[in-house]
Amino acid sequence: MEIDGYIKRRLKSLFSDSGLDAVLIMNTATKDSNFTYMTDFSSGVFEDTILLLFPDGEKLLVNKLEREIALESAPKVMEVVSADTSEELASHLKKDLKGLNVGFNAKFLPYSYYAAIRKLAKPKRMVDVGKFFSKLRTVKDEYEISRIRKANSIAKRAFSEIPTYFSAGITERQLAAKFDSLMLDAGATSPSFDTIICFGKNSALPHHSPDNSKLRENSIILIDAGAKWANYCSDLTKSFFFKPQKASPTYAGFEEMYSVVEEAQAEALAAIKAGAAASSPHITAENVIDKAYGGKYAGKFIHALGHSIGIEVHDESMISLSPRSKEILSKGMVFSDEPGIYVVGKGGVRLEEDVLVGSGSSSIL
Ligand SMILES: [Mn+2]
Repeated sequence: MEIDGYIKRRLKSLFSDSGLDAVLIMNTATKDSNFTYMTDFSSGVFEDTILLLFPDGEKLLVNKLEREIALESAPKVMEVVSADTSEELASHLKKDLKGLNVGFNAKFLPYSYYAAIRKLAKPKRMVDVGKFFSKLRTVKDEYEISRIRKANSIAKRAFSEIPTYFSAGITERQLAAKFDSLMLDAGATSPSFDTIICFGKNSALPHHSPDNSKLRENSIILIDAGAKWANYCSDLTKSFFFKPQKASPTYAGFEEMYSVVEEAQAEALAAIKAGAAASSPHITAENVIDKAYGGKYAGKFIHALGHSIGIEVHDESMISLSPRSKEILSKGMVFSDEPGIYVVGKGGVRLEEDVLVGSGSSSIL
């Protein structure tokens, strides 16, 4: 199915769930990811651009800067309307929204924009529609899954090539730049987030930003990175060891943590399936880690097992693979499966794959 069919289906779900007459999505200097979800535009900044959604179609109020891009790539259900001045914009808003029940994304739209729109458009009510988008976007359609799969294959290629560049003295920042360029060479639009590279003890800090630390022999290399392709993200982590020395306790420790995290990840994967509690994969992984080696690593898995992945790397979703999740997993959701062990002052290991939830079992993308 072409993108048009998917957008029609998204409109239908949105309006049948919310019962609204229209939905307004407005970008600021950055794009609301719901704008990307409802347009599929992969080019253009669309700063301060307004997209109006109706049960039977969309209307884009666009200025000169992106009119050509919009006309070229608009899905068939979209009407592209010129709005170059604030007066033009105001008259369209009034014409299209006056007296209607209008949804907007309260999590994204700044209050000053909201207030201005209310004043100009005079809708009957403005209702936060964020949770309807979250619900909709948690379950990916085939169009999205194929894109996330491609974003994964690009990042995986970079992961398979990066060990060639491991060399004593290279800094975390230099290796991060190398990794990013491998992803671009493999077809990525961009990295899906700032690539994380941790050498040695830095691997015990889950969100360490690459710095000028130099790679030394006999140390851990942790890489957490992802590619963006056609608006969709991947997010993967691998842990390596550079030139182990004989009888090295650091290497022995790494191998031990690696085997525990690997088992935790595999058992969590088996627990990710449609109908299961979203909390159960995390609990499964945590049990493996807490019980291994007589409790040596108990309490060292310090974050949730996984997050939803899609247009954003931590995607708009009400569901995560956290021990506190109350939701039930369903087919078509995509989550990271990323257990880790972090021993501050020594080092850590994290392994991450992106998983598509299936009915019987789930699959790694
Ligand atoms: Mn992740």
